[in-house]
Amino acid sequence: SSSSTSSCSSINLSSPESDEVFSEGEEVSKKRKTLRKYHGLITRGEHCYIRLEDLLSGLRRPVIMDCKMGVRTYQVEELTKAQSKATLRSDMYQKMVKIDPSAPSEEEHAKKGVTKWRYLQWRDTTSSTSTLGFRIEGIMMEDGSIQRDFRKILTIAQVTDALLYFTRSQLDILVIGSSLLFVHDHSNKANVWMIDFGKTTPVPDAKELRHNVPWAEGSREDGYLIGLTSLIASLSQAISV
Ligand code: 4IP
Ligand code: MN
Repeated sequence: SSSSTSSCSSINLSSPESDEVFSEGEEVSKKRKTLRKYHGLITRGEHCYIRLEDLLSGLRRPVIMDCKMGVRTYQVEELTKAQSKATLRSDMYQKMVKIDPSAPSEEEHAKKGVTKWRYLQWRDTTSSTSTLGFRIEGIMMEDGSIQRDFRKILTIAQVTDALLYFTRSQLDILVIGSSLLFVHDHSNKANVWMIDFGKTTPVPDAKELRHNVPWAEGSREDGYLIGLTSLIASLSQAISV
């Protein structure tokens, strides 16, 4: 596990596996950015952990859907970096080629690398993010299997199909909210959570964001409400099929 003293990991509080400790990589960063009740710090051995409410407590074999909100998923710093000292990411190049071998330019193919901004922007424009203001990142079914095969979902009709798949057409449990994480189980318990604020920063000046307009360089807009509107439209379509 990572042993930096400044890093804290999270421990789930109310699940049956409440001793489950997340102390590594991805898992930690994902859990830390999730907004849920904070129950203070605890120390186990030489490690320090934060205790967080378990969003899945009380649900049995839940089905989970993660929707990434907004019209872009990269921070403006990524764009600035890409324009100045561009670090090439071979892992992102590989991910790109795996989804679409014809996506990289000749130059990118030759260098076997793309900038982070280029990759994230390509993901945004080849999914529903740029046009609808949100995309489905993944769905976990009740058996724990994870489906991430939503990368090329572009149109509202395709999103609606995926939403129906998520609810397995139990339309009474369709819930709508300002959210990223949708959860339900077979007993018809359902919840929506706004999560993952890792890339959310305060607006420096007294500027107010509208959230319902497309992004332009320097505008800081995220298009969150565009995504929410599309999501609601798609849910309405799902209900009416
Ligand atoms: C991921 O790409 C996501 O965009 C991550 O964003 C991003 O993490 C990763 O960048 C990038 O590789 P795929 O989902 O297509 O695999 P998020 O955490 O919002 O899901 P960060 O948060 O770091 O930008 P790297 O640089 O962590 O690899
Ligand atoms: Mn992240």
